[in-house]
Amino acid sequence: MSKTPSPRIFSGIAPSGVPTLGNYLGALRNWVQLQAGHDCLYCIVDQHAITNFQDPAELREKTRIMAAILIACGIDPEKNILFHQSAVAAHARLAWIFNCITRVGWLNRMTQFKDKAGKDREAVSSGLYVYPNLMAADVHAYHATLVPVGDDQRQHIELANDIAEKFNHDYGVKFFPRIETLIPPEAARIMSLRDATKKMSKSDPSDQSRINLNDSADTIALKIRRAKTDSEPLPETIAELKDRPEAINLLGIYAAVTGTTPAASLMQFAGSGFGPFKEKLAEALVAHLSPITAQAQRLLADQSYIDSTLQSGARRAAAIADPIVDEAERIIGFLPRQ
Ligand code: AQP
Repeated sequence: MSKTPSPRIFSGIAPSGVPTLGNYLGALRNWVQLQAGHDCLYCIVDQHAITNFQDPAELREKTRIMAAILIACGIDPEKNILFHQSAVAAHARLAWIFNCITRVGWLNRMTQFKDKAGKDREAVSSGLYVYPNLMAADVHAYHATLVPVGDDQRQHIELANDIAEKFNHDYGVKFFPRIETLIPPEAARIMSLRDATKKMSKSDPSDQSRINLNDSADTIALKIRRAKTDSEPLPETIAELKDRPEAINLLGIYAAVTGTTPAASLMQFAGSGFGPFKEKLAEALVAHLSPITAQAQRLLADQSYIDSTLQSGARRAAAIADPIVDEAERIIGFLPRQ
């Protein structure tokens, strides 16, 4: 009897900076776990990164750092497909089709665009505005149906489903499948260390707002010591933390890296001020992250290994995406490419 193939997984991360603790706890850790039992495509989305200007030399460097950190976190580039987005033309080809499917009103509802564009909406790139269409293309180019992401991406995945539905409806086909998100329940959204109402972001202008996956132990300790908190002691129950977003964020991080729950962590520190808690948090973070940092540094010493790993991943990715996007183009009436 033939086995039903397991759903294909796709996820991406932008090389717009060094990955943060937010990327790690919200996405990368989950990516590593999903390798067992699934076909996974993990993509360094450099085309998404240029929605904001990137210095070319820095972009190359950040792409390689990203690849090294992903492998150091435990992504196996032999078992999975690890590649950079710009090397597989199918993404851009399908994104253009989706630009012509998506309604402007749908994009206007995207909260991430509003957050990222801020008050200066007229001055941001049009790429930033249509970014969700490229993201939809990233997934649909592989007929992937499971997307592990952080909670901040939920709305974009809903949009990707609306796009697929409209494509299927407009052309009378059942071509693009529905996508399901896989959002880790704990630590789904890690917030900035300077302002717990904003998510931790690798491109936040303040380096103090985040833990980078290549920060040294001293830097991590310093950033945690300086993390914004209030002056109240920690209470006994989560309910009592209601209006204390900084405390909730730091406890969530502690629980995630020590493998407990925020409630259990709170019991450990109830009645104490932030000083002793922050010390333990920094220790737990360093213990968790330093093996990753050290391995990434070793990998980065061999640039040709990083480049050839990504190029080989891109060839394997194109072998899946090209026929799917060829068929999408045939459906909409384009003549064959060859
Ligand atoms: N703060 C976060 N908490 C939990 N998950 C997060 N992710 C990002 N920030 C957090 C998840 O990381 C994955 C990769 O994200 P991305 O690089 O594609 O884009 P992003 O969400 O825009 O991440 P950043 O760090 O905020 O990048 P910049 O600064 O370039 O915009 C996604 O699955 C995301 O959910």
